[in-house]
Amino acid sequence: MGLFGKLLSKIKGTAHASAADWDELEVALLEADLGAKLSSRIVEAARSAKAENAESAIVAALHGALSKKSREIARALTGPTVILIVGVNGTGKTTSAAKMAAALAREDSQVLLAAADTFRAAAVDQLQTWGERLEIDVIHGAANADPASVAFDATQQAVARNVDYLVIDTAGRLHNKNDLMAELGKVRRVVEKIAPVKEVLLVIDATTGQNGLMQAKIFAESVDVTGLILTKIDGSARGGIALAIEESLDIPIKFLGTGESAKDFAPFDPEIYIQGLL
Ligand SMILES: Nc1nc2c(ncn2[C@@H]2O[C@H](COP(=O)(O)OP(=O)(O)OP(=O)(O)O)[C@@H](O)[C@H]2O)c(=O)[nH]1
Ligand SMILES: [Mg+2]
Repeated sequence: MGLFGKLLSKIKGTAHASAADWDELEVALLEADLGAKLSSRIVEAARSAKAENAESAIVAALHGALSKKSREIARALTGPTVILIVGVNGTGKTTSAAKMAAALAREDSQVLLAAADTFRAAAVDQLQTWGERLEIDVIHGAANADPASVAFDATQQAVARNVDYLVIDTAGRLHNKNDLMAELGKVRRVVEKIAPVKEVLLVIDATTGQNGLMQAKIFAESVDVTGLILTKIDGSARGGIALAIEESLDIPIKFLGTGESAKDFAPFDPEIYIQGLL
């Protein structure tokens, strides 16, 4: 049963839910990482409705928290659509870049990957391994190359090869390190000398809870984040961070990572997500 299931059946069965029932709902919402503000708003909405309307009041409050922005990938009118993958260390950027490239290739698009995480040789190897497995070319630079130069080369290649998409993996960076955040701006500017960056997708690990909201806030201040990829929601009941981020920052979640293999990646569907919570 989802987050609200037990409580809703209780509320519907009685004329009045007790104070303890409402507390129980609020704790469940907090535990699911919806955050204090949104949790109390949802409880208020449900409390002020009649028992038989509690469910629809909760659904309306959840819908109200979701971003109204498009969840589709924005496409370049001509030339390659460039997608930049960013986020803090270990959130699942490289895996998500590969999964996204695989999903696009499955739709018969021509895709190129770029390994602009040049901090560690292992990062390039990791993406190359994915590329071999998926039969998607990976552009990389020399060891310790400037990530912006790798991104630039890859964009030139993407144009020359006339591919539909270029997905650029970047190094993990702490959102509180200003120089590293500025580097992302440079990567973007350099790429845009050749082709527009249509999407900057911030990868958030769902298991990091409320810290994910802080990461999203600071990344959004440094680069124009156009969407989120929420990873590791498999085996985590804490996907509520999705709503908390959408509610506070109005950045739409575009994809979910649901496991470690290429197919464990799906567009974010708000209806299914809300049904899942219920
Ligand atoms: N269960 C699960 N594991 C995931 C998911 N996405 C990524 N992982 C795992 O998380 C770990 C880190 O993934 P990476 O893709 O290397 O993360 P990263 O953000 O590129 O890491 P850095 O480049 O070191 O910052 C790996 O073991 C992945 O297999 C997911 O959706 N679900
Ligand atoms: Mg990586």
